Amino acid sequence: MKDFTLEYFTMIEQDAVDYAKTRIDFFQEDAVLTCKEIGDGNLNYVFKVVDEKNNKSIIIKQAGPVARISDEFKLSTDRNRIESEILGLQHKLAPGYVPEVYQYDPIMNCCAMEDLSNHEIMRTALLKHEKFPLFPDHISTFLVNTLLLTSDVVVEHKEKKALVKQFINPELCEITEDLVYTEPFYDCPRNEIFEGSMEFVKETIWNDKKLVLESAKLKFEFMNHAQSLLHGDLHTGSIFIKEDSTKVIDPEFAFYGPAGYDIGNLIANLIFAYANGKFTIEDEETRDDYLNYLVTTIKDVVNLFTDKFNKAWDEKATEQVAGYDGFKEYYLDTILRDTAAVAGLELLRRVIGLAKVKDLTTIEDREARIRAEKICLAAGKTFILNRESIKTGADFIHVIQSAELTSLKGA
Ligand code: SR1
Ligand code: MG
Repeated sequence: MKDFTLEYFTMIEQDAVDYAKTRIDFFQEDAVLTCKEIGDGNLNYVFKVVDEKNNKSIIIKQAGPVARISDEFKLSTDRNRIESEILGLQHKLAPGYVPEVYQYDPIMNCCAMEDLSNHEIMRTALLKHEKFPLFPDHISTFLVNTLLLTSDVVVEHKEKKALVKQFINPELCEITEDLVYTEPFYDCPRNEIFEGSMEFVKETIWNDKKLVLESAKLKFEFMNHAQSLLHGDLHTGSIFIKEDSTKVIDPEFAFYGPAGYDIGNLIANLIFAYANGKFTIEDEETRDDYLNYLVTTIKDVVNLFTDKFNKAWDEKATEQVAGYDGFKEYYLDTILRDTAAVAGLELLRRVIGLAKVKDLTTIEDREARIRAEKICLAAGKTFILNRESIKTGADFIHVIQSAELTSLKGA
């Protein structure tokens, strides 16, 4: 058996079994352990260790020195500390909405956490056209509690600055700065564009100087607005879900940034599910029903966030100026503006950039994929350019509907 106490190495399945036996106080003496590496994300290794005898299981998540998606990305393994610590904090702020972390190991850069195998990854479930009516209520509580309750509106300012320091995350932020805010806006060699979408990208994104300028402004806002402790990568692959439960996972991109980042990211990923459903569900009635469900979900996420944010502000704000007439409205307005902008950025970058989403890449019919990508690009562009006037759930839906019309026209 290897020694886990001396120096870091990347584990294989047998190591994870040995690690679980010797370093984690979770399984019984008579446990019969098996392990499978189940990670399907872009960065880390995820080992599911099961005690077949006593029917208990645990997840061990380890950060490797490079990203799985490409070893071009050399990443600090400290991201596992960030993930463990923020999950602990989110567990207090939004109980029930994140997995429980049992322990963090700074030598092996891994943490042991609750196994959520009775849930499904939300992206996978949406691609199977499953519905989760409680999701908007769950996720809006998670968003308000993690975003407002980590901001200067509520947290004592020196304490908040200590949190900013604790969650400085330069390498993972650099990935976002590059992949979300920079590379999609020019002909970057690292982009991966579906050949059928290339003309539309050139003409409507790269050749639009105003849009490119807005992306630069947004990039600097992302880098310089330490507003709330973000999840930082809140797409539907970072959510485990079942009918009555929502668990947000994978917060390794966490840092203090603009609150709208998480909300916009999520909304864009619900739109990817919409684009997928529109072009893959053959039966018209089933398709309309599912698209209607997604539209309602998007609307409800935005509107419930707004309602709960207003209520939480009234109940929990400690900052003196929070009570000034009009300040809450101004503050929420800027979050919704940033939400729209980030929804736009995420829509563009998953079509143009390196990191793709299955919602689009699994659309087999070439013409259908082009249409789906055009909807995302057209909506993305509108979200960015018109971000100041997109405020309600209905406004978000209106952008999607207009983009559907644009997608019918040529490049
Ligand atoms: C190199 S990492 C690529 C993407 O995967 C993560 O989930 C983030 O979304 C990142 O942008
Ligand atoms: Mg992830």
